Amino acid sequence: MTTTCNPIIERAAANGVSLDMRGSVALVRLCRPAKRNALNDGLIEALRDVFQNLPAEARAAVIHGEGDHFCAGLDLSELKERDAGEGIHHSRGWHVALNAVEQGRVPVVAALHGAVVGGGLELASAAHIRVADDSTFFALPEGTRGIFVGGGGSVRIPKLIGAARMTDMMLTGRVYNAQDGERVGLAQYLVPTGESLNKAIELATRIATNAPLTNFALTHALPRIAEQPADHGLFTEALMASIAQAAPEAKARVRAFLEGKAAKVQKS
Ligand code: 1HE
Repeated sequence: MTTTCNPIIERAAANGVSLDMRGSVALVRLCRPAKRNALNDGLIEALRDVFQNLPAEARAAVIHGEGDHFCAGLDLSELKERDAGEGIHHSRGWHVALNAVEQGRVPVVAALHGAVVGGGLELASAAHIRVADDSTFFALPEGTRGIFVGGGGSVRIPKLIGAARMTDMMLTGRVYNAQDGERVGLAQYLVPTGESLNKAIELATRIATNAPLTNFALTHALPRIAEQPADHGLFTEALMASIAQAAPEAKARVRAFLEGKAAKVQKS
């Protein structure tokens, strides 16, 4: 495992977000366990800076939390003095940071455990794959705190579970355990307690071996195509497909298969 000595990354570490490289996988860690990784302004800026400045060798990333919980959401101690105008800028700052996760250079896998609540679930939903362990629980306590989501949750979470389930979580304070969370789509993988980081690293290591243009197509083109009217989507798909298949790496991979040198798809 290697660490980097970029001053932006060092400042992020001082604000509670560390970065370590494990081969071509960037391990990004929320390091504020005493406050259950609650996201204060410094931490949100640090997340933005880390994802905007991943080392060139990074081809996939994992985000995880130190301590017993992934993330307790917004740091509520910073909420009390903010007026409406400041609230808008605060929310927009979260949008920039979580867009840096979702629309950055590499696919991101979130390793979840313990509380994944409020802004913590908003952060998890900005990742491309979520791995929960059996200790994980999901909630949106904003409703009971008298506030609303502000970190992109109203855009991203309904895409995972539908607006009806999100409405229920916020109106009633419903908490999903790990099994039910995986069932409804809050996580794509469920592993035993303590195993989510290992599983996320395993997935990210595999993702890192994909052709970079394929990963780009999946993280940047697919979400846009899915939102386009069908005719526009099909057109964008054709453009993206032709760009991806024209890359020398794609041609080399297809040739390797045709020459019997690449792995077949195996029944799972
Ligand atoms: C915090 C926060 C926080 C913990 N802001 N300080 N999020 C919430 O409403 C969730 C609030 N947190 C909790 O429900 C619980 O803390 C947990 C279930 C996550 C963890 O429980 P536990 O028993 O392990 O820890 P704890 O004893 O509650 O908390 C330990 C310390 O962390 C304690 O501080 P201490 O100084 O007394 O030790 C807590 O005050 C502190 N702490 N969570 C500030 N969230 C962009 S908009 C997003 C809007 C939202 O995210 S709203 C949802 C906010």
